[in-house]
Amino acid sequence: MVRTDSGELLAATARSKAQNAIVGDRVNCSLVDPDNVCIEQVEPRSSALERLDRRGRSRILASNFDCMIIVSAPAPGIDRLMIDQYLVAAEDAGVNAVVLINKADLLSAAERDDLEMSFACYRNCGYEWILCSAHDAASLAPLHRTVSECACVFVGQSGVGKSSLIQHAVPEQDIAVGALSRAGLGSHTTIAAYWYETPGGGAVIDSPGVREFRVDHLNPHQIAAGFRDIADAAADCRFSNCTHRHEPNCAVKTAVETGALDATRHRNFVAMMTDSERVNSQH
Ligand SMILES: Nc1nc2c(ncn2[C@@H]2O[C@H](COP(=O)(O)OP(=O)(O)O)[C@@H](O)[C@H]2O)c(=O)[nH]1
Ligand SMILES: [Mg+2]
Ligand SMILES: [Zn+2]
Repeated sequence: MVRTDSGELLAATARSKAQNAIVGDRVNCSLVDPDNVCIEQVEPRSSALERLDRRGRSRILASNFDCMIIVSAPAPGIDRLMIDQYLVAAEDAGVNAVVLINKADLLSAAERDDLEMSFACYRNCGYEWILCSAHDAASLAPLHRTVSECACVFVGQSGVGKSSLIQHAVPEQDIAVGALSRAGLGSHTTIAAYWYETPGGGAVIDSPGVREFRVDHLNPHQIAAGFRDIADAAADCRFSNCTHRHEPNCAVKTAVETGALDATRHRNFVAMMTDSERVNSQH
């Protein structure tokens, strides 16, 4: 679907495979008939969320957003590695990121306190982090502020509540919400990516969750740039090319030992660097 400058939604086809348009793209079209357009050209993207599919081909999932909302939830489970992978992708795309935990209603007070403690590391990196519930409208005020100001792509596993949160941002739309059935044949779940304009002048992009998000297409330098806290601490390492794994006088390892740096962040950093080095050495 293409939205014209006058706000009409029209069905579109692409002139060629090379003109493959992604949700968020700005395109130039020719009119085929009053209800159909042909996409002639995709304008350069200001940002893009890229990943490799199982065959190693690059896939763009969304474009032209200026903020990535990384959603996870106690059900189906909080995956810290996935959060850190998306943060690296956001840094690489040059956009802001928000770390959001949904379904706070499923947490006990003690579990909330634990989460506040372990997620303080994201705030220390300069990211906004939000604990909220799509079932509790009052908890969504910080999210509303963000989505009214910019174009936000919601990412995260299927079932974490992306569509439920987006429904609050665009109440006049009818957003498909629902968990996938075990056979993966959920009848009321997100099957395509959509761009919705929010009443405040921002936008939200809903998309089907990807089961596994990896950043194998990024080189070790790009991965390292996505870990702000580790980059900061690394300034005091003895060796300028320190890998923060086994070197003596490593300021990153010292910071982990003293608790100044989050141990999970460091573990994910090492895992992602190891993967990236392996993939990049094969080329
Ligand atoms: N308990 C609880 N359930 C939620 C919350 N948000 C969404 N859900 C439920 O989680 C399921 C998946 O939601 P959906 O928005 O489709 O997730 P998506 O796959 O990430 O788009 C649905 O059954 C929702 O009703 C929440 O804050 N609390
Ligand atoms: Mg959805
Ligand atoms: Zn080091």
